[in-house]
Amino acid sequence: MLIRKSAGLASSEITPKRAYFSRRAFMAGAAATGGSLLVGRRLLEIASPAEVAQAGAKLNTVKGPFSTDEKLTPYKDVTTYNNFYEFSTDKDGPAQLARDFRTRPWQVKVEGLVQKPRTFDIDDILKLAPLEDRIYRHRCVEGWSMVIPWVGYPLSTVLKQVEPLGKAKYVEFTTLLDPKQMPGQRARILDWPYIEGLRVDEAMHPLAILCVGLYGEALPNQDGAPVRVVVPWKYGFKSAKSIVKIRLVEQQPINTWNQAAPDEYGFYSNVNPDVDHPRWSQKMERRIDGSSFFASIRKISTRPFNGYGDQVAHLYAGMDLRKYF
Ligand SMILES: Nc1nc2c(c(=O)[nH]1)N[C@H]1C(S)=C(S)[C@@H](COP(=O)(O)O)O[C@H]1N2
Ligand SMILES: [Mo]
Repeated sequence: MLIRKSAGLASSEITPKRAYFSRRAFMAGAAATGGSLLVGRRLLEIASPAEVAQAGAKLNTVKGPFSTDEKLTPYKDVTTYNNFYEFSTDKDGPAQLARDFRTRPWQVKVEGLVQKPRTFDIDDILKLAPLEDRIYRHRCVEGWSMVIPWVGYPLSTVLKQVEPLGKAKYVEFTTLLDPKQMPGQRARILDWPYIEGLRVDEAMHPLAILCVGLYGEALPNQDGAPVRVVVPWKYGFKSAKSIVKIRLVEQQPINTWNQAAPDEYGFYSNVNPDVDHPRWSQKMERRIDGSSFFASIRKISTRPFNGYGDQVAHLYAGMDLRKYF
């Protein structure tokens, strides 16, 4: 059996996720001093951007804004309870079926109504801006939620690079289309490739990030490696995984879930406890945070805009959120 190791990391150095916070604080100190640090008799290497290629590799991060101090969802749940229909519709399927997914080489095209279209290599994406730790709430439209320490930087960073034209009103994100690697794409579960979209002002909001990691490490494949979007005030499906294209457009994109079931999934999909899904209430959520001994399950109230209303409610001033759900 093949034992997979993180790039440049001895297995003895893989930190238990429980030690995440203390290690992060420690690594921040190490990073500030340079590429490596002698601790006792062990030399710890800090990965350079070129080495942070593979899922699970340590990332050099700084503390980012907007983090919640709620209890984190355990790493195990973040990486084994996934929605990633390109691999499987079972929650525990993607972790298995995405194990050998190739995330190198990988390019992201940023194009459309822009002054300077550009194709970014994933390693350029990783180097474009300081990688920030951002602990966000993550609310799935199905009624469960997590608290995930993502790693990334504002989506606006990459959008500004290509200089959007005034005509550009929306941003469209496209996931990789590769049925050879993604078994779910061999069936017509959805109309592949997976497409999502935001209004330009939503995409430019500092809460919206381009995400390359979680728990201080490069994204596990099942969470959308090597790069995904995270928009924490919207239902999870707005946060497209494993993206290869970002397109600035004039018309509102037809997002995959809206196309599949327009009565159930709107374009906006802002988290809203007052607008029920046609088949279930959205008032409560099952928070997966390891609190309950029996099932790691706890019911809490869902908040408007997933608790980010102070930051984003103004984007929707004057809009009827029942109509634009
Ligand atoms: N390409 C793609 N992106 C996707 C999905 C998907 O099936 N395919 N599922 C979405 C849904 S419904 C959710 S809740 C989140 C889940 O992200 P996570 O598994 O990292 O928690 O990814 C979103 N992005
Ligand atoms: Mo979801």
